[in-house]
Amino acid sequence: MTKQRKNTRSPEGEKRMAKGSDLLHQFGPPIASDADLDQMAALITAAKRPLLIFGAAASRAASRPGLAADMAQFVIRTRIPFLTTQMGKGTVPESSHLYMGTPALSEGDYVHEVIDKADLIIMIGHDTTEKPPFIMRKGGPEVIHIGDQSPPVEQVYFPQYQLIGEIGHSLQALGDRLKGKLPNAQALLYLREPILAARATDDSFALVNGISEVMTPHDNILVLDNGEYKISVARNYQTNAPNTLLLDNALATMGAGLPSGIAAAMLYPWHRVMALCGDGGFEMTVQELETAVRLKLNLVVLILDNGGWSMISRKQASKGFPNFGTTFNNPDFVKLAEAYGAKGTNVETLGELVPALEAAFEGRGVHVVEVAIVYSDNKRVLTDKPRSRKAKPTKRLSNLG
Ligand SMILES: Cc1ncc(C[n+]2csc(CCOP(=O)(O)OP(=O)(O)O)c2C)c(N)n1
Ligand SMILES: [Mg+2]
Repeated sequence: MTKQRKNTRSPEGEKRMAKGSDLLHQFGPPIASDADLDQMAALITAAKRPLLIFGAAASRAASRPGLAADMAQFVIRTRIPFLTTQMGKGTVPESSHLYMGTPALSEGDYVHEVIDKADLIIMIGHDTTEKPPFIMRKGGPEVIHIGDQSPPVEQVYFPQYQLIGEIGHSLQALGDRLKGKLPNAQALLYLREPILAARATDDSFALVNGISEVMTPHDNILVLDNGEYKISVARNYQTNAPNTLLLDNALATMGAGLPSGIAAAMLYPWHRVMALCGDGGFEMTVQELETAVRLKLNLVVLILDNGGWSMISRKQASKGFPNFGTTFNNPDFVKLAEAYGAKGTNVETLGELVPALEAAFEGRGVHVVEVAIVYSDNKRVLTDKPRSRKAKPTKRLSNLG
C-alpha cells in the first residue's frame, strides 16, 4: 500500500460529488474519496495497537450541528481508546470508558506510555498551532491525519497518511467500513486504569475536583487564563461536552481568562461560567471587571493566589537557574473586586472552596473568589516529568506557557 502525502479530490470523489445524493457537499467543504477511505480503513484494520486522538480542530468542528455525535459515534463504533489534546478536550465525553487521558506536556506525561506503545495513531482534527501533544519521530508510531485540511508538515508532526475532507463525513464513512472489524481495537485499553490512577496523584487533583464539583453538569463553561494550573486542569478536569473547557494551548497568552469569561457569560447567560486565573494572569486584565459589572453578567472569577509566576519559576528551576523576578505582592483581591462593584470572597483552605464557589454562583452577578495556593510537590509539574523519560528539547517544547 502506498503512503499518501497528498490527498486532493480524486476522480471517484469528483464523481461522487456530482451525484444528486451528495448535493449538500457541492455547496459544503470537500469530502474524502471512497478510494482514500478504503485505504485508511485497511490501515486501521491491520493495526495491532490503534489509538485515536481528538484535537483542537475537532473540538471547534464539534459545534457544527451533528458533528459532536459523529465523533462520539466513531468512538462507539470502532471501540478504539482515545486521548484528547488540551484544546480537544470535551470533543468526545471523557466519562467514556475508552478515554485514556490528555497530555499536558509534549513528552513524558502520564499518557505518553499509551502513545509510545501505539503502532497507529489516528489524529482527528489536530491543529498544529497547539503545543504538540507528542513528538513524532522516525521509527515511532505511524500517524493518519483526519481533518478538513492538510496540516502544515512540521519537524514534530509529519503524518504518513492523510484523509482530508469534511470530518463528519470521513468519520461516518470510516465507521461504516470499520464497525465490527477491528480485532485489536482495545489492545491499549489495559493501560487506562494505571494512567488514571497515576494522574490522580497530582497535588492539584483536589483543587481540580473541587472546581469540577461546582461546574457539574458539564455543559457549564470553565475558561482558563494561562499559568501552571492549566497543566493540572488539562490532565484532570473531566470534560464531557465540546467547548465547555476553553483554554489556549497555542500562544497561551496570559490575561485572556477574564475577557474570555466575559464573552462566554455574554453568549451563554443560562450556564455557569467560571474564569480560572492565576494571580499574575488576572492582574494583566483586571480592569475588565468594570466591563463585566457594567454588562450585569453572571460570572465567577477564581484567582489562584500564589504570589508569583509559578510557571516561570518552575522553568527556571528546570534549567538549573535560581528563582529570579517571579514573585510579587498582591493587592487585597476582595477589596479590589468591591471597588469595581463586584463581590469578593477570600478562601483560606481548599475545604472552603466548594461552598464559596457555590455561594458565588447562587448569589449571581460578578464574583471574585480568591484562594491561596501552595503546590507542595510542584516540581512534578514541569521539572520531574511524571514518567522519568528524558525529553529531547525541541523549539516547540519551550512553548509551555
Ligand atoms: C502575555 C504573556 N506574558 C508572558 C507569558 C509567559 N508566562 C506563561 S505562564 C506565566 C506565569 C503565570 O503566572 P500566574 O498567572 O500567576 O499563574 P501560575 O503559574 O502562578 O499558576 C508567564 C509569565 C505568557 N504566557 N503570556
Ligand atoms: Mg501565580
